[in-house]
Amino acid sequence: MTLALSTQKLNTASLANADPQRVAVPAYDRSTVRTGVLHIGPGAFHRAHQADYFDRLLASDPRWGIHGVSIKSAALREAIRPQDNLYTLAILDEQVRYRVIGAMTQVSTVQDDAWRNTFLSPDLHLVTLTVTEKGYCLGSDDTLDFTHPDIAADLLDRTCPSSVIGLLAEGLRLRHAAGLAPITVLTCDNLPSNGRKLREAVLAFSAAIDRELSGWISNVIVFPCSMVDSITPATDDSRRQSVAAATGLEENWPIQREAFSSWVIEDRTGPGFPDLSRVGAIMTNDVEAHEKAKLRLLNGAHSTLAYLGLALGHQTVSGAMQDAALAGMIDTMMHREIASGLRAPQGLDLNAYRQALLKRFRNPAIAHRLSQIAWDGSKKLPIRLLDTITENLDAGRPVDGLATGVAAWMRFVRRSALNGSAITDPLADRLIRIGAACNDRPESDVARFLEVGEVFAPSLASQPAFVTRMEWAYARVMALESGEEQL
Ligand code: CS2
Repeated sequence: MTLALSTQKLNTASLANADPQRVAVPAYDRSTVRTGVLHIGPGAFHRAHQADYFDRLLASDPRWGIHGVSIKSAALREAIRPQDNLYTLAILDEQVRYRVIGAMTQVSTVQDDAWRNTFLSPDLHLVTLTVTEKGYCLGSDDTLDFTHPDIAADLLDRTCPSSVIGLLAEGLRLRHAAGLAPITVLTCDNLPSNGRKLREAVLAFSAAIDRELSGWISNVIVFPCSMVDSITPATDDSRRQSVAAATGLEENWPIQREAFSSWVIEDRTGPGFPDLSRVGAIMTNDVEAHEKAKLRLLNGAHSTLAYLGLALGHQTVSGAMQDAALAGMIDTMMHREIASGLRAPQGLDLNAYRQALLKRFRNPAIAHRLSQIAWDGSKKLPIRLLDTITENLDAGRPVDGLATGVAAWMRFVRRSALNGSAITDPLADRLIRIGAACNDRPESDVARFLEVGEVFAPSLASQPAFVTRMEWAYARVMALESGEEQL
């Protein structure tokens, strides 16, 4: 695609000339914005979701600019610094809409001291995080894994933290030592009871370095749970070009997401918490029911679609949903195996929610790659599928679809090992070794995978009913892969 001749580089100066018919620009004076939020992990999801809520809040309250801190990479800082920390959000619906988001006041990495200064600022009221499931460094019992190399390194030296837990403990220590007001720490990752798990991890870490600090954190810092939702496919070159062509503003790292977006926050927040309900966030005392419904229905279906879709030769979620047999199987699984065991939070009709999810998965405007969702299976499967399987087996509910999703993950690992393709997963090396040692016999292959205690709790892996179902499902996925059977 060739770019329109009138394209300019996105920055504060070019923003003034932007055509409002083509792109919406911040509805506030950025020079008056203060930094009230420190966000750890300012990846695509944060910029598509939370930053959009703060951008809309800034239209009436200048206190909520965001300082984004990356722990592992300087790529975002390098990309958006020349753009004065502006970027474009493409909202993918029947018609694509574009907005320039101005909420990021600063992007830095842990290597420089900027995050310390923000922790020490009286303007700071909120620390948020999107660091993915593996970023919490939790063991299979959901408590802090003290043997994790990043945690071990941070216990010795927090000059430049390697882990989000070390960074939070150090930031809170600075704040406590300076006698500043408490803040809220809000996790926005796809983990059940995410706030409680984060709190326990930060307390365990801080108790190991300074008991007085952990006492202070325990008494005054709140860690609400939250549920976040918006489908955010990774940006590719074609999106970069189409954004520039549509808006007239050329830029390094635009973000895209579906039009739907939701943020449900536990209404147990600290002093000075922003009024996010003004921009559509839901404050509730029952966030865990929302989390559970979303993680099991949306993310459980997503992971099943990813591994099974790849086995059947599909590339994207909407492509896989065009396969009527696969879409039908996902619907049945969501209805009979997942929703049947859920308690609906007030205001959520589980049937309508399931229908809406299927429609979102079908959205033809979104090319959400199955390979993106397939990342980090060892961390995602326990939360998305295995917890439901455990409960269903106890309650006598069916598990065939769920077991097929888990078996499709095993086969994904096996095929990757055979093809020599890398997988993205904290257990990648071990999984690929397991995949290479498989011999395509359901009994022995399943047994090898079930030994991975980080994924399969021993109490589940030792249940004969589970093992038999997994062997059946593994054989089923092999037959689907080879075309011997149809869904
Ligand atoms: C997806 C999620 O990549 C994945 O694993 O299931 O990122 C999903 O798109 C979001 O949770 C939707 O809110």
